[in-house]
Amino acid sequence: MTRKFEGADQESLDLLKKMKDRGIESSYDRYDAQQPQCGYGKIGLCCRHCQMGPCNVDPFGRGPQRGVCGADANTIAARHFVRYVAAGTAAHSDHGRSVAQLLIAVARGEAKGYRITDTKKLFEVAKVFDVSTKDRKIEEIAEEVGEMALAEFGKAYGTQRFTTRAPINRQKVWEKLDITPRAIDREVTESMHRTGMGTDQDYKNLIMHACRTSLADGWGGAMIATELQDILFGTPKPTRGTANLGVIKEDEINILVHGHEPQMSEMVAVAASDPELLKEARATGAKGISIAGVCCTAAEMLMRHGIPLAGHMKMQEMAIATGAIEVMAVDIQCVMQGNEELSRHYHTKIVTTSSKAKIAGAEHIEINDENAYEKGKEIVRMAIKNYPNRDKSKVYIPKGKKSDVVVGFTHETIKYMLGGKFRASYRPLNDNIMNGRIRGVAGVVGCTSSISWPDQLPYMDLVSALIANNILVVQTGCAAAECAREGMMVPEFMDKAGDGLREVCEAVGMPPVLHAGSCVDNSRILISCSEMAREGGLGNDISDLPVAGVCLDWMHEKALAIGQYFVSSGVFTIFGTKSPVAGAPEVDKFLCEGLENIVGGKWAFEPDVNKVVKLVIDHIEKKRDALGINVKKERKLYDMADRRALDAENLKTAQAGCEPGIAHSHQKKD
Ligand code: NFS
Ligand code: SF4
Repeated sequence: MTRKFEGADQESLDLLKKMKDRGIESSYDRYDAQQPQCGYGKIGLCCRHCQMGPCNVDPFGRGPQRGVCGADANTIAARHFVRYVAAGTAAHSDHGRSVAQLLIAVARGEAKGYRITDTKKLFEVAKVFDVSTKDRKIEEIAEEVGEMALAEFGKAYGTQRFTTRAPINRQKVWEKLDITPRAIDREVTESMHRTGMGTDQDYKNLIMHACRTSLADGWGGAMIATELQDILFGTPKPTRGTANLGVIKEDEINILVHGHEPQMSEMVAVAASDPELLKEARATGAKGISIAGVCCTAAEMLMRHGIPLAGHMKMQEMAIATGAIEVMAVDIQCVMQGNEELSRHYHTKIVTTSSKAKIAGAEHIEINDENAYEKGKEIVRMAIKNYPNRDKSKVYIPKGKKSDVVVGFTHETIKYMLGGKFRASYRPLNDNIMNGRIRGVAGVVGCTSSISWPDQLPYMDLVSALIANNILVVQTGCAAAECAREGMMVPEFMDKAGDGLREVCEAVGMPPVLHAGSCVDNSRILISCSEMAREGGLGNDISDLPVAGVCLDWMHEKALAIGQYFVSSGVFTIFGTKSPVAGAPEVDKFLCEGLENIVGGKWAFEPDVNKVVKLVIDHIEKKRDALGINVKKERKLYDMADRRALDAENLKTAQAGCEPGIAHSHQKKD
């Protein structure tokens, strides 16, 4: 395949060009080398769940229609889908588990360097978990909250406690369908069991278990990760930062933190500000020690500390190829094995830190709850020692675009910004949706992948179109990193929004594109949706809200788990690829149509960005119609009663515009 080295995201393209000129392979080269990829696998028609296989079903009806055991296309595709969801759930949840373990260790005084930062959040979670807070020390409460969170993974009886935060009607839907998630490990285990040879062979029954498993992610493991991280490291607040490869410093020692769990990155960041280490760093001739993040770790560090974001998933190789990285410290998930080979072309050291994720050839410095601070220092010292090995002739840091960003829009922040400090509430958001200034809200989340060349900016195109149509956008993960890099996450970007949305952004001083965190933080969006439903005026369930979810460039199993828990929570969710079950049209139809009557949400798979925009807008307008809040637009003649109603509404709108909270929050929050 011929690749162009000029276009949008020129910084990434420049570095890929450098790699190519030096004969260094990138994930794009490997993607090209994989073509043509297995057609059966792409559309869900390959089963290798037993040794009689692998079995394929011919989608054109010319070859076999069943596997050796007799499994048909529907069963094979549905199993494939369930395993995706189970793997994604396992990934987020295992991350959540380690945060719960850390909270317990901190509470017991066994984890040096960490502390409990947000006691308000601790009390909130304690309430959901029925943990008594009266006359108890913070440590005692934290320990019990940690234990309760840990029990969510393997408890023998009962369902996920965080599901009680969903609107009552939503909880009833899940109860009726018997898909309220039980212990997280149980749902994942049952997924593996049911999808093995000879067990569940009814695609609808399989997909309903995918619903339950994914809910154990969104309202279980991922939410545990988010909430307990907030307790430990602080709930993010609006914070300024910078994004793109230009954040890497030519005259400083550069350490990249990459992966997902803040446990490691937080400690490396703390160690990097140790005065003794700074002295050692300066002794090498470097001006200082600079930390930057990659992938979801970047989102966590940016949101809480304003630490710069070097790039999203598909930029990890380009970051190394700057030749200016002394150490890339990684923990879990989305770390390319190719980085190790790539690092050998430079002086860069790849350091793995989790016992769960080693890379052959990389250095391993294991970080656990007890030794994290010391090990963090060891990693920083390794970078300092490695600085003199940097080959200046190989250094190329793109000087082009380095974008300012304002991040940290958690559901608490949104409530506070819109409602004001003393009366934090979703009322103004709901009112602005009801009066039509904001048509609805879209969550634009998930991965970037090495399928799309850097000059394709699908998220930027999508988000630009949505805000122009007065749809407020909330983002997480690598999708957020792309829009952050493109300079869309600053209040000034409100100029690109439609009149109504711009008015609201202006009043509040917020960007029209809100960064809500990493991928586990999609659980924050679930809470926001629940609060919107609870606030009133927009129906009684998440499925009534004028909202939609989108992931365009998905690659990881985690993204599919997220999509499935949004659907199972009542949200219309669109992925920008062909359907992963396209080979089984009945399963595809069930996901994209049938589920709506059952769980209230449904899927769409649509590779054309313009069509995705239309799907989102049409869906939001459909929901607005159903809520009766579009009525004004359709009427042509007004009688007196209508006029009075209209006047009353205008008055309400005008009052909402003068909310003291909104006026106050005009000042900057950082
Ligand atoms: Ni989410 Fe984060 Fe990025 Fe995709 Fe990977 S980093 S958990 S999986 S690629 S958004
Ligand atoms: Fe083939 Fe059935 Fe075994 Fe799958 S489970 S590999 S379809 S025989």
